[in-house]
Parts: sequence; structure tokens; C-alpha cells
Amino acid sequence: MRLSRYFMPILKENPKEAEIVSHRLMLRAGMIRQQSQGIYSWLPLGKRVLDKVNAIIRDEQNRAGAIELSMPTLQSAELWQESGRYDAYGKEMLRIKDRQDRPMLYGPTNEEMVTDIFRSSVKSYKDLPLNLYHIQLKFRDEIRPRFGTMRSREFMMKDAYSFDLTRAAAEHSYNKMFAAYLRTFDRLGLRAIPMRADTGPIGGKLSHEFIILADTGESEVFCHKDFVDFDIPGAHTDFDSVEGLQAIFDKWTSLYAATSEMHDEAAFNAVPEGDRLSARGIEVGHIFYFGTKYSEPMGAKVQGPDGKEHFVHMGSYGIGPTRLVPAIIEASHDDNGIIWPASVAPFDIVVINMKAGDQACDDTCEPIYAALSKAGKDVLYDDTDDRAGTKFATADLIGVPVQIIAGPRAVANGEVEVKDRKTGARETMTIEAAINRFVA
Ligand code: P5A
Repeated sequence: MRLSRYFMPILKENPKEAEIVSHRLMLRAGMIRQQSQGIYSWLPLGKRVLDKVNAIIRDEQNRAGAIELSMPTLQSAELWQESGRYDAYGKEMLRIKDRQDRPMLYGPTNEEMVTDIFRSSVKSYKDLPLNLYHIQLKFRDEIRPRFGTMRSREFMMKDAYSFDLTRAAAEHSYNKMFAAYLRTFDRLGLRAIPMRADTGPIGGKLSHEFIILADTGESEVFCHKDFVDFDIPGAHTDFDSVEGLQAIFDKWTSLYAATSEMHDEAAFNAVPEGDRLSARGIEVGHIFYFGTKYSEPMGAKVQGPDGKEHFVHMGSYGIGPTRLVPAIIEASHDDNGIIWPASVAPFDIVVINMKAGDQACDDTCEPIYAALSKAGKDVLYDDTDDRAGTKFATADLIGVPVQIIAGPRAVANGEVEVKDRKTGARETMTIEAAINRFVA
């Protein structure tokens, strides 16, 4: 991508409305734009990051055996009247009427809709277990939308829904998502700790929030400090192994970890004082097992091996991609801007032409840009006629992991500078060496 032809509206000044660093940096880097309170457009740079986050989420959902579909954002009120949540959900639900005066709503979650899909076609235990997910916009008319896309009214959610014949089978489905979440957040460069959590309007008794420790987090959390160094389940985790996944769940729930709603002061005080971590956190995921809460009122049942009909046991599993992007920034930035983990960086490499229009600089940058792009790298080529200082500031602000800098002096020696955004380390090398470093 040539920056001269891209759309990346950088802000020079710090936006006044932004209270936390991620919101400030997302606005300054031209990643998002507020359209009305708590409702955002994702501009091209932001969209790239969001897409990469979603690709990792999708990959890990698929690995764990979940199946992707797509459900609409607008739902009929009827389904929610069946489950009893239409009245219970309250003011957070945006209620709309269509031209025939039929009550509709902008979905805040999809338990009812997916239960309807399930009951319309699954009739036998032989079709279980089943886990269906989508990545779709939601709307919740939050009282206090704030911190940009961290807590917005319209937001994206990956929501998965599992269906099983028995409670034991449903717990295995829960454990699959539990392990998939540990892997997902790790690949996003985050350390998320599962904590016992309140179930709120979703319901059920078994529930974990996945929390990232951050001073700007909205939740108050309490946990054992050893969680920070626990091993993440590997890529070869067998998601069909009931014992294997139970062992992962048992290990990750063996020490104290709870959100403030579930906090048990006495149990926390039993943790040796030096091991106690009391901090603020950002909830990036939340998983629930709620048994037959929806299947019973909505009549979602299957025939079991005993020939009888059984209401299915369900769970639901949410991740917030549009919250994850600012959460990653909260965890990874410095005074100059964002420092993206390579897995979600909007570009892998930025090639900075310090003097666009200068023959030698252009003749150096163009082939580097071409060779790296051809090798499948996402390359941003700063070919604008901005001053070098502006270009450096922009490159640091948008957080691309590697900068290849071509200035007149180095170019005269057939060389470029390679800078690591995270460490700031710089190395001078030949053009060929720079290309080979990232192509090999
Ligand atoms: C689980 C999947 C649910 O809605 N139903 C389907 C269950 N859970 S939840 O905890 O309410 O939300 C899941 C995740 O969505 C993100 N999230 C938000 N992100 C940005 N702005 C919001 N206002 C918002 N509300 C929820 C969070 O990451 C949450 O863990």
C-alpha cells in the first residue's frame, strides 16, 4: 500500500475527548471515527487490525470444532418473548418497529435466535455435540459508553453457542471454549486470566470472564499472581480428549481468581500475601454454561439413546473484537504510539522514503516495496512528500513492527536502516540484506 494513495487521517493534536491511551492513539492514528455516541466507523487502518484479530479468533474457534454461520443483527421480538427475556432485558435493548408495526430489536446477543435455528432442524442426540458461532455486530444501549470502542453501544462480538445432550457433555464443550480462549488471547499477544464471574442477563451458574490486567480496566479483580506465568495449551491440544481438556480447566481454575462481583474476601486472604494480585482488568471474553435455560421455554429437544426427548444443555461464549483492539493497545504502547504484536499489526513492514522524488531514494525504495509485497508481506510504503521527521513520527504512532528507512546518505552507500519499533534497535545493512531478512 502506498501511503500517498491510502486513507489514514492522522491527528497531530491529542483529541480532548479521549480519557485513556488506547482511545487517544486509535483516534490519532486514524483507526476509528465516532459517528454518534458509542457508535464508530472503523477506518482502513483500524479495519486491518480488526480483521487480523477476527482471523485469529476464527482460526481458534474452528480448531476447537465450532462451526461458523452468520445470523442477522435485527431480530423479531417474538423469539425473546418465548424465552422470557424480552421484558427482562430492559433499557439496554434497542427496540424498533417495522412498517407493519411489528416489534423488532437490534440483537444484544443471540441465544434465542440460535436456539430457534437448532430446534428447527436438530432432532437426535446423534447430531450432538454442536457448536455454532458467528462474528457479528451487536447493540446495547449502555448507560455509559466510553473509552472509544472499549465500551461502545454498537460493538462486534464473536458469539458461540454449544448444544449437548447431558450436563457432562456440555462441560466438555465449555472446556473446549475455555482452552480455545486461552490460545486466542495468547496469539493476540495478551495474557488473559479466566476468573469466576457473575452471569447477569445471560444466566446460569458456571461462568468465567477472561480478564487482561490493565490500570485503565473497568473491573476490579483479584487473583493469584502465578496465573501470569501459566503455560498456554499448545497448538496440538486434542480438543476431543475429555480428560486432557478437563486437566487444562482444572489447572487454570486451581488458584484464586475472581471479579469483584464474585469476590470472596476470606478465600482471597487464604492466598499467601506475597502471591495476591489485586488489580484492575479489562474483560475481553466471557463464557457461560446455563443448562436448559433457553431450551426448555423454547422447546429445543432431541431424542436421546433411551428413545426419550431431552431438552439440550447449552452454553454461550463471547469475545469482543472491537474491545480487544484497544485492549491490545493498552497492553502495548509507549510515548510515541502503538506497538502492535506482529500477529495483528496492520502492516508487517513500513518502508520510509525519507526523500520521495529523489532518484536514488526512489530507486532504493521501489524494489524493496515490490520484493516484500511479492513475498506476501503487508507493506506500507511511505512515498509521501512529508518531512522525514513527520514520517518517523507517523511510523512510530501507527506501530508497524518493522521500519525500513531509506535516506539520501545511506542510499548513497547502497544501504538502508532497519528499525525495530518495539526495542528501537537500528541496524544498517545493504538493500539486499534488508529484503532477505524478511523474505527468507
Ligand atoms: C456470550 C456470547 C454474552 O453476551 N452471549 C453470547 C454471551 N456475553 S457478554 O459478556 O455480555 O459479552 C461478551 C463479550 O462482548 C464484549 N462486550 C463489549 N465490547 C464492547 N462494548 C460493549 N459495550 C460490550 N459489551 C460486551 C466483551 O468482550 C464481552 O466479554
